[in-house]
Amino acid sequence: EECDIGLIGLAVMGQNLSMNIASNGFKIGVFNRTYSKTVDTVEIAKKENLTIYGYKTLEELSKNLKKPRKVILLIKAGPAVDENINNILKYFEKGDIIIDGGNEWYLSSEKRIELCKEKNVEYIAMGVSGGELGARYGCSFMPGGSKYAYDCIKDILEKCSAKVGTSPCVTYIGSGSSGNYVKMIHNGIEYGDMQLIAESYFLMKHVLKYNNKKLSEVFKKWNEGILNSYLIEITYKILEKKDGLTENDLIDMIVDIAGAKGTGKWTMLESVERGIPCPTICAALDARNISSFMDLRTKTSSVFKTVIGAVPDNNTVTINDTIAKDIENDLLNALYCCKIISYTQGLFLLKKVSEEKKWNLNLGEIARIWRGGCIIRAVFLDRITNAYKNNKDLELLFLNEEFANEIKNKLPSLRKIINIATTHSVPIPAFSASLAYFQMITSKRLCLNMIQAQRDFFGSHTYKRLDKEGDYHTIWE
Ligand code: NBP
Repeated sequence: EECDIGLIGLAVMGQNLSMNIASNGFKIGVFNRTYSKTVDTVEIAKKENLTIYGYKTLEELSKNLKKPRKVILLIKAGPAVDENINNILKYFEKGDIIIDGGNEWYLSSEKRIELCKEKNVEYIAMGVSGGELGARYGCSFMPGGSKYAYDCIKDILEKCSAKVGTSPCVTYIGSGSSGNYVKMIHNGIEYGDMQLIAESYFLMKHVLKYNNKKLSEVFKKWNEGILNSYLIEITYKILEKKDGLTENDLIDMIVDIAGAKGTGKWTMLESVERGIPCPTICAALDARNISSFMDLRTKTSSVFKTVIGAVPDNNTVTINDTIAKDIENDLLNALYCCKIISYTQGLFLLKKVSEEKKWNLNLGEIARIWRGGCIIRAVFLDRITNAYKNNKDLELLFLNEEFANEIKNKLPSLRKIINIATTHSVPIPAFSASLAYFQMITSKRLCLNMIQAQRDFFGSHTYKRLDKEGDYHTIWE
């Protein structure tokens, strides 16, 4: 067979994407390490009247690909990808194309790009977001690397991507490993969004004492406004769900320890390595890490008698319905405000890396392809696209006039929410970190003069003066 494209790795993502590609009219050949999964995939496709060509070996797959050969890898990131690329390179020739669709560490892709270059094989490192449903019915693709290769697969990617209106959620991201990097930042931002939503849920639960039904109604209402997004939508649906095994709601039966697969950690490593702070994402990652210490949390809560939602003895405020409505409204404002602040951080990191690596990233286009298919899809992203259309060199997202005005209007709500959470012993680290970041990055003067003085005091590290040029050292005692 002369297949248009090949796909390697038939776990959830690969299986679904191969069906998506087939249903868009392309001839696709697949290969998987364990052959039985290849057979399964071909069978499952048949049931949906789709034809997928399964091959027992990589060599057979390669022989059946149209030239230039194109193959997408959807396998566990890391050594398994190296192993498969080494095998592919035995059969691929000049001009053939390898596309890695996994969540790969960008520096690993850079090594593979070099390796492929030696054989004149073109390489694309492509972020894919949307989970299995996205893979099957339309996801957000973030392909970076060889522009020539991108043009060869553009048609397939556009047809298989999610659409917003008529625009496909895919664009050429930039050279090198930029596709991995953009996907990593997408996931980091996703961590922040999820944590901010979880904190909102927790605050309403413990301060306003809303039950799950009421909480679900609030998120449903929010989903009809400026916060309209996939994550808010699934939140209200989660809160509606009955357990089935007990009389309880399912959310109340789920252990409060959150897992992670590493892309949030990578975002933080990059943030720290490059000195570009992303404290909202950091708070989200720390929250997951703290959650893992269940035994320690249980032990310390009995030492400190920590009760989430408890108010101090001298607190006289009682929350009636009117006050609850006000707090709910402040929370909506605060959440939106933090979302702007969090995206500002993530996009600033992207901008800085783009400058350093000469990726020439178009941040407005990136926001556009996150608009559908992926986990952080939200109406809000249109406004980010517009902000960069107005000024492609926008230094910080919230310097855009519209966002700046919104933050100015909503900041009192954010302060109020942080006060309320503190008074009621409800930890909201992502909200707090967002406000602290905002206050610092918008302050002409910070406390860091004291740090410089201390450094000079104990280590003669010198300091600069406000009134004169040069480096100064003082004999402090
Ligand atoms: P996995 O990451 O679990 O990968 C398993 C697949 O890789 C299996 O089909 C396995 O074959 C195959 N594989 C091959 Br081919 N060679 C292998 C080798 N040498 N060692 C180990 N496995 C090998 O699959 P996934 O969850 O579908 O994810 C694929 C990629 O997409 C990952 O990078 C993931 O991070 C990314 N991603 C996943 C999602 C999601 O929602 N799951 C979303 C977005 C991105 P076998 O059948 O013989 O074991």
